[in-house]
Amino acid sequence: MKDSKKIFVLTGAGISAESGIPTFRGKDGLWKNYSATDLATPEAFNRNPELVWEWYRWRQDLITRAKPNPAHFALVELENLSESFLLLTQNVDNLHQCAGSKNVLELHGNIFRTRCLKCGSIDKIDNAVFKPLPHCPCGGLLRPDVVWFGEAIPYDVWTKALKFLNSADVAIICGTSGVVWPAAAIPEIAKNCGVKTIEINLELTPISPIVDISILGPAGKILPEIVKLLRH
Ligand code: BJW
Ligand code: ZN
Repeated sequence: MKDSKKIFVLTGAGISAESGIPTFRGKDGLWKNYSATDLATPEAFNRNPELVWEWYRWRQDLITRAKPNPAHFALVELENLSESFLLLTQNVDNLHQCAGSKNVLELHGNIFRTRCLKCGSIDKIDNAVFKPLPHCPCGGLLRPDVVWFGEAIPYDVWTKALKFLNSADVAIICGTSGVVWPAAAIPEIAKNCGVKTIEINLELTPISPIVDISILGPAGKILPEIVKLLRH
């Protein structure tokens, strides 16, 4: 990493776990006995928009009160230390931007925005009136501006990320279970481009056999340690 000029980082829910935000899978991913991954679908929203909005409002509230943790701040420092840096996050919680990261791309949208199902306009969540469902001035139902299963990820984000990754020196993959595509393809794409890959996670994942190094431990401890070593 000391010789790396161009650093790519992919983050997932695990990086925000130490800020008190539940991850998606495992026991953490349960809300009122619903599995988080079953709620993050267009089908769930069509079937029961009240339920899905209730879950998002609960998460928005939790996230609004959460603060970035040492892992988020370490990535800010890593960006400042590197010549070229890109952070691709699957998280919708804004915590990287809150911490001060500058070059951030959101792959799965942002929980603080709404999108109109009728006219497609995007707005801040603060402008939405829940009575109980929020509507656009055009009359259309508003949904969270996030990417659910089966939906296309933002094309411009994906192409920008791959363009950067293609000529990066190192890719850090932190706090993701590596089961959701296309983010799960990043380690393999990186390897094919000759980029060194480092995974940071509490446990081994399906991407562990692909990466060059797997570091097991909490992101809030490992990332600051890496940055500390790089500073000296
Ligand atoms: C720590 C820690 C600590 C804890 N320190 N670590 C190819 C093959 C198979 C399936 C597919 C495929 N292509 C597409 C699919 C379908 C689908 C998919 O991948 N399904 C799989 C589950 C099988 N993918 C899609 O549908 C995607 N769309 C797509 O591909 O479109 C194609 C298309 C093209 C053209 C037209 C139409 C379609 C979209 C995926 C969208 C995912 N959306 C969600 C919700 C976002 C909104 C919201 O937040 O509400 O994104 S689901 C959820 O999973 C969320 C996350 O970003 C994402 C990934 O989860 P993540 O971040 O990895 O979290 P966890 O909980 O899984 O893991 C946490 C990890 O942290 C664990 O490993 C812990 O150990 C670790 N950890 N504490 C370090 N302190
Ligand atoms: Zn509208």
